[in-house]
Amino acid sequence: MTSKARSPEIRAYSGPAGGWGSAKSVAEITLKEHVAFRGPGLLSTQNKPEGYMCVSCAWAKPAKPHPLEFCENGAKATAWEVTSRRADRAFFDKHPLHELETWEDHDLEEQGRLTHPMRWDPATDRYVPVAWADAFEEIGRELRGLDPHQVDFYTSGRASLETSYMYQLFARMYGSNNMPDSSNMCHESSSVALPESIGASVGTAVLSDFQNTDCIFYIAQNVGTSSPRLLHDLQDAVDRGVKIVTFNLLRERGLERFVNPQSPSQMLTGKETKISSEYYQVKNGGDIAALFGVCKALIEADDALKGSGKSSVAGDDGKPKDPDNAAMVAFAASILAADKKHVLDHDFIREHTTGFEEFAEAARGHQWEELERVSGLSRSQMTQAADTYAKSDAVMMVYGMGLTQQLMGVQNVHMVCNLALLRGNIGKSGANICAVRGHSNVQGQRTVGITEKPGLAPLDKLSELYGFEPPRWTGRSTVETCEAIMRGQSRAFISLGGNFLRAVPDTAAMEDGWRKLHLSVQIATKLNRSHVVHGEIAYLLPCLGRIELDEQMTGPQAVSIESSIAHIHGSRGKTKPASPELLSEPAIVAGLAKATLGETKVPWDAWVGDYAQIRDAIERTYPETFKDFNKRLFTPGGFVRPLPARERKWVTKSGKANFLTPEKLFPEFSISQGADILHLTTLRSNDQFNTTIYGYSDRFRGVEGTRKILFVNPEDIVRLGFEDGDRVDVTTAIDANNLRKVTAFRIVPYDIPKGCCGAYYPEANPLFPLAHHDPKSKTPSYKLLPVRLSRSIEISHDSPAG
Ligand SMILES: Nc1nc2c(c(=O)[nH]1)N[C@H]1C(S)=C(S)[C@@H](COP(=O)(O)OP(=O)(O)OC[C@H]3O[C@@H](n4cnc5c(=O)[nH]c(N)nc54)[C@H](O)[C@@H]3O)O[C@H]1N2
Ligand SMILES: Nc1nc2c(c(=O)[nH]1)N[C@H]1C(S)=C(S)[C@@H](COP(=O)(O)OP(=O)(O)OC[C@H]3O[C@@H](n4cnc5c(=O)[nH]c(N)nc54)[C@H](O)[C@@H]3O)O[C@H]1N2
Ligand SMILES: [Mo]
Repeated sequence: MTSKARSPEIRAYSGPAGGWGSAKSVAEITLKEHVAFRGPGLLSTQNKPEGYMCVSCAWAKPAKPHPLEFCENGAKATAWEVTSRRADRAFFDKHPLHELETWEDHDLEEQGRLTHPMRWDPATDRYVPVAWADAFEEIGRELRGLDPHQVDFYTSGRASLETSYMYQLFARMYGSNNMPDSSNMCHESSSVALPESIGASVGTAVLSDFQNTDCIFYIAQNVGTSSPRLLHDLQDAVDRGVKIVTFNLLRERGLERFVNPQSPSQMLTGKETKISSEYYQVKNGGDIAALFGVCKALIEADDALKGSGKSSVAGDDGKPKDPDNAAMVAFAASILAADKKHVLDHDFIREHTTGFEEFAEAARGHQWEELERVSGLSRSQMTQAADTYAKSDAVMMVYGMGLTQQLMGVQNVHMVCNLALLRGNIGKSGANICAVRGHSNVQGQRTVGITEKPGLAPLDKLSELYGFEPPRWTGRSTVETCEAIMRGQSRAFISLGGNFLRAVPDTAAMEDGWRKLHLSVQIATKLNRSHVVHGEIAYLLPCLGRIELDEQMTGPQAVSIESSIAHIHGSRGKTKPASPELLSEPAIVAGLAKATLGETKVPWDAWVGDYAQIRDAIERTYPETFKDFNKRLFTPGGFVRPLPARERKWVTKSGKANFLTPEKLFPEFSISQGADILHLTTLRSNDQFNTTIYGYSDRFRGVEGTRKILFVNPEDIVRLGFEDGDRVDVTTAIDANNLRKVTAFRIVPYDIPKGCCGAYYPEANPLFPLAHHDPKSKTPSYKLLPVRLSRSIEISHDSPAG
């Protein structure tokens, strides 16, 4: 089956983010999914107290929401979930799995919502209906027959706090800490780096910081596509005169200009807001060098001021003695004139930090030529960014995947903290670190115990509450689970949402391993490749989505989620469930737990009958964070999770915030660098949510009707002997023992720094070796991979895949 896509078209897009393009895109998907958002209906309750919390990104839900607090991509995610399309019995009767294996990601999910529990039938190679009780019974029996070390419990970041809490409890009572999650591929570098730097497990920013800031450093995050509602906060900030200093590999439209599609006057007049006041196109992997440049400019200005005093600038002849130093003194003087206090906040550094001298020495030691070469920015650009930074009282650091999904992801995040610490930009209003999270509850899942690291879960408390001995060994994170699957050491994979097989690196080897699983159990809303490729025994268990009415014994239930800024919100589903045979996620987890564990102290049934009781249990487990959980569930704007770093209490080993100096500027690869090597980054289009491909349009980047493309700098295209539109095979340039390759990608000339290239995720995932990850956080380096191009011999049909 091939998609009914428009014929491919590449053409520059001149519109802003938002605007009429956004309105049109929402209209298109609602038509395609056969849903109507009429009048003040469903969408008007999105992200509002007593409404449902959007199933797309994790951006904050303000206490005083806009009349319509949703964006183009939130509307798409809603349409995708409440679609009237169904992957029902007739569908699975018709299509054996070996046929579905040839389908595109888009076409699998496009079939619509799953309607009934199913088991794979080897005789016909089809998923066939099964009773819920029988499914639970067999899965429980199989799990009991396995060693808990052989079982992995994956979580994608959408499941609620209630479900996630039950799920981790189930895994631990069963005896396993193997809890890989989507966060391992996402913000894990933050989860490792932020505690080391500032003693916080998540970003410290709150929404009001955007209202009180003077300047935002916006690094490696694609706001227009990935978290469009955050554009409202940026737009308001820009209207107040706030400077936005952007570091990004690409010139992303949402970071350039925006027309708020929900402002009638802006829509009618076409009035655009220019978002970034400074835009620095850094090479991928070049952020440590770029930020070192910014820090170096400030540290040397501070040195010059202290060392020379203003009087020693000129020699007897009236000319500067040391022109470079003189320039630094002048720079420092201009900062002092604006700031009135200091270049670096030495009081803060003395009182609150360790490691400054070592860091400053490293910054002084890096030569500008080296910083320029690695970052792709000029010295004057880095100095300009330093100038803007130092002339602002309160500066926020906002960042995303371009920093975390890197071989040096942890050190990237350290570097962001270092820059913030130089001028005390943590723990004060209008400043702070904002790690923009991905999935709508990915941050919250960690808060309630989804983690492979036993030290991060309240094991003693769980033991006390539920009378069992939780496993104390370190479980597998995503990369380790992949290794175990490839080696045949993982025998069963339970998946709470997600599309593991498509999201992880090394697609081909993973698919081989996946087929050898003894048991694969997928709790899901829509069909994807992780279901179609499967283990010897395979179950597909369909669940309610968050937007749907969840009716249990005590009536309609609410669930809860935590946003990127650590605010916790209740959410109530509204729409009629996609099928009467669906169970809620808590009900499915309880069914699996009871069948696997037998009698326990956990009142699984009572919890499923009344989710308020699960929240009480969460509160008993985490009394501080979840104080009065049920009472505060629908607090407008959410209730805030306490974070000591926000109050400048540093929960680190040193008791202070730590300057942590990256050991080098750029990772070393196990290949000699050749002139023919490009550094690949992977990207999301404006028409996808992770592996969910809504369609084949990336409006902002001017790509229509195809996803198998490679964005390359026009000069590199010529230098490497290709032309616009050529088809190339892309091979991984590290690991000579394994030639990873994707074929027939179409070259698109693009405004991307020389030496870099970009392709869409998940199409490019076969190229990424599993071992190519940050050694500390184990986050795959999806934003930096050396590759080579060669002319493709494959004949390409202009299908969406080609
Ligand atoms: N519509 C939509 N929304 C989403 C998602 C989606 O797929 N679609 N996914 C959700 C999830 S799970 C997540 S984690 C977030 C992801 O949201 P983002 O954090 O925005 O991640 P990406 O979309 O991968 O984009 C990364 C950005 O970094 C830039 N970049 C790449 N490499 C580098 C580099 O080395 N340095 C710098 N400075 N920039 C670089 C890219 O040009 C791009 O603008 O979005 C969430 N929201
Ligand atoms: N090359 C490359 N790879 C990447 C990335 C990248 O930037 N580049 N990004 C990484 C990142 S940041 C992430 S977060 C991961 C994402 O990895 P995952 O979270 O595993 O993948 P998703 O695509 O979000 O999962 C989509 C599936 O979730 C299921 N689903 C949707 N809603 C629900 C629900 O309410 N309940 C349940 N039970 N199931 C539901 C549907 O069946 C759908 O097919 O991918 C990572 N992989
Ligand atoms: Mo993510």
